[in-house]
Amino acid sequence: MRIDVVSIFPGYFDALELSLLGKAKSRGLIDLRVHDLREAAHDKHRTVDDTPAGGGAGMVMKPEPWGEMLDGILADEDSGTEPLIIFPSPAGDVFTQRMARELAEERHLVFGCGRYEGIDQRVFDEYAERGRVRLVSIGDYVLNGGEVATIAMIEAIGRLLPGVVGNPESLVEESHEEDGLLEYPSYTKPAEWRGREVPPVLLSGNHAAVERWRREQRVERTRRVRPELLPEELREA
Ligand code: JFH
Repeated sequence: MRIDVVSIFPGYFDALELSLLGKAKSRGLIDLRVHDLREAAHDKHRTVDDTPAGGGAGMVMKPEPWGEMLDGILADEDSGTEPLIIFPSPAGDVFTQRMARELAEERHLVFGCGRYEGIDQRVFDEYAERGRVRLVSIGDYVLNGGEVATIAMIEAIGRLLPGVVGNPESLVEESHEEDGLLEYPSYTKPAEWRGREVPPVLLSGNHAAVERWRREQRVERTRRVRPELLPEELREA
């Protein structure tokens, strides 16, 4: 998968070199290219922002640097398939595991990371008219820009790419765990730590009993923490 990222803070994406995603990159599974938006700003101060039309607080990102940068990336398109441009935004569709799975099927993703109060609306309109654009929110809280949201999405998408996760079983397990329940609690050795014991059923060697216990834990935890996720048949008064 090819991933282009446009940002005025390209250094944020150094974090993706670490561990899992770095390995995927060095093995050629992910071709990640990070672009500094300021390189498409040509005045002396490399200005990317201006005051909001109509007045109000804060600044808005100017359209021209975005146009030059995105045109350059789209012109460089070599995969033969049209890229999907994603703009992280508090006003976007909410990013979910389902969306991560869909996006993991794409050949080429472009992430446009806004700052300040966001990007001039005409940038979205221009690229939506020329191709595929999505505004995506990673949750109902306000970040200072799109960078952290983009890192979260790339990490969630990247681990779904064939060959990226070291242990393929963990993903197989996840996919049939897609019943919407929260996960069960995990334990490892030692069997007792600071007077706290690993639940004896997990040491019993009774695989069916372990599976039953984990299922109960998932249902109970979901009922307690996220009752709205409980499937109809598990809901009770
Ligand atoms: C982002 C920011 C919007 C709200 C005009 C009136 C109200 C600050 C670019 C994604 C999620 C983000 C996110 C993504 C991109 C940007 C800061 C945006 C407003 C705007 C204030 C700039 C935030 N899930 N949370 N946050 N910002 N203002």
